[in-house]
Amino acid sequence: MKPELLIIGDITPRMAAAFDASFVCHTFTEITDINSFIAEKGEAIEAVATTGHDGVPAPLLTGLSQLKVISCYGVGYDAIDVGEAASRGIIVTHTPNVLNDEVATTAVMLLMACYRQLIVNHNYILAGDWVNKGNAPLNRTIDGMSVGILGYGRIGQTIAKKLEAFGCKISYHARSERSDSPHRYYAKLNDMARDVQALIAITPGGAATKHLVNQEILEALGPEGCLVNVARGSVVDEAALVNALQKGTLGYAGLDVFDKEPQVPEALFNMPNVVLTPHIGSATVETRQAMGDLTVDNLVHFFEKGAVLTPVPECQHLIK
Ligand code: 8YV
Repeated sequence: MKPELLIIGDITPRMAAAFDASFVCHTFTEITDINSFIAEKGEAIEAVATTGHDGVPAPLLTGLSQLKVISCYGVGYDAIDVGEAASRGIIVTHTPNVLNDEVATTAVMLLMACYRQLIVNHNYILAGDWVNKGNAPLNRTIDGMSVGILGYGRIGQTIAKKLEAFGCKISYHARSERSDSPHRYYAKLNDMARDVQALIAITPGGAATKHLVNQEILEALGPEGCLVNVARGSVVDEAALVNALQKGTLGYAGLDVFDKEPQVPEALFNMPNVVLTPHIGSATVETRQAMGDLTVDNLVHFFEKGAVLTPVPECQHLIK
């Protein structure tokens, strides 16, 4: 008998086919009535596949009495109540490592797009300005720039490696210093923000990091400074960010994540010093395939072997 799986959020056709082969699949959408779903399937569902944005709605988590494992399609799992899951012995897994390079590349791409004015220059040609006004204005280099990384986990360290190739002077702020890092550690984020030109945020979301990047940090970066956010929208005070860009107290912003996705503040739409992408940090065919395969494999392993491949740290103790 195949175990019953509830799928929440977007998955790829490859994931859907793999899930179908091993599970009896149910799909949860915004229009699914939670109470009737629980009444019908609450005692049958043993596994959930979800994303770090969709999570598992609280009444659903409570109502799925036989739930044993939640597999998150993504490395960030801030929308999943891991405390509640772990206390019930439910193992939560995620997809670390396989997206390190892609998200790091997205961060570098946004940094470059800001300083080299990629969008402005593209539009310069389309508007006929090259023909009518002559050469485009000069822009700023990222080569040799000092960059601070907020969050120095797997992706943060990969960003550092990629920026080393551009001769960037790297520093980082995290909860603790890493003895194996050649880069400068700052115990205080505002000290680092004052010293660097660009700040790249790649720290987990959630209450502990909410609005870590506030007005003070943005102003410390200054009028030539740049904020790149490939972490979570919640890490940045979005109103303070809009204000700093409008006033020119912050020079540039490259943003892949936002507070209320998919809503993006309209004030950011026509700013030449801002580059916006719709949460595509890991969104390539290659990387999403690796993430999707790991999301599926965690569940298949659980039911075949009683183990998972990549549990979140909070559930590590539940692994036999
Ligand atoms: C998601 C992400 O994986 O991995 C993360 O934490 O933010 C995203 O790349 C993606 O939205 C698929 O759920």
